[in-house]
Amino acid sequence: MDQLQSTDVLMQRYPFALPALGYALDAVEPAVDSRTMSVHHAGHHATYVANLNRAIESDTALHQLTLRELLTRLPTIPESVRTSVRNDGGGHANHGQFWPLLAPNRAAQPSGALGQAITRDFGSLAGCVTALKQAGTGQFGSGWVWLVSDNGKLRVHTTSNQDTPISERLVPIMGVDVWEHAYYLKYQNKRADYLDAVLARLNWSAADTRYQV
Ligand code: MN3
Repeated sequence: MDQLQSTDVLMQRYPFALPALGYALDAVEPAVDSRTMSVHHAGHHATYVANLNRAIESDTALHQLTLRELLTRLPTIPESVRTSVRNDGGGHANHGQFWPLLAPNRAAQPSGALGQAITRDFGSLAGCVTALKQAGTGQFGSGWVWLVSDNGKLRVHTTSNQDTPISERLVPIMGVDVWEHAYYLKYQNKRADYLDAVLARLNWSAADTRYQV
C-alpha cells in the first residue's frame, strides 16, 4: 500500500493513491469496529480513488492539477468528467482528512489557535461538539458534518454526498462521515450513538494543524 500520509491527499496529482490509515484496523475500537474500518478504507475510499483515476485517465490536461485544484475549479472541469471529479475526487479528499482524525495516541482537545477559536466561537469544546452532533444527526441522507473556518471564524457546516467545503471556498478543520457505510455494521440506524462515540475520541492534534489564523 502507498505510504503517503492521509493529510497529503489534497496535494496529490493523477494517478491518485489511497493513503495508509497509519494505524491498525482495530485501533479505534470500540468507537469504530475493525470490520467497518476495513470496508470503509480498503473498500469505499479505494473505490473513490480508482474511479477518479479512471475518469480522468484520458484527459492529460487534468493530470497537471492537484486534487485541491480539481475540487476548487469544478465549474471549469469538462462536463463529461465533472460529476466523477465532484463525487470521487470529493470522496478521496473527504476520507483523506477523516482517517488522521481517528488516529490513536490522540490529543483529546484542540490546543493553541484552534482551541482559542473554538472557545471564542462556541463558548467551549463541549458546545462545539454538541453543535457538530446536532448537525450530523440532522443531515438528511448521506453526507458529512464539518467544522470549517470561514475567513477565520469557525462554524458547523454540512455537505451532501461527497461534496467538500473546499469547493465552497471554506477551510475544513475536521469532518466526520455520516454516510451509513461509516457506521451501519455496528450501530445500524443509530447515527447519534456513532457520532457520540466518534466525536468523543477525535485526535484534535490532526485538526490543530489545519487551522491557520
Ligand atoms: Mn465514507
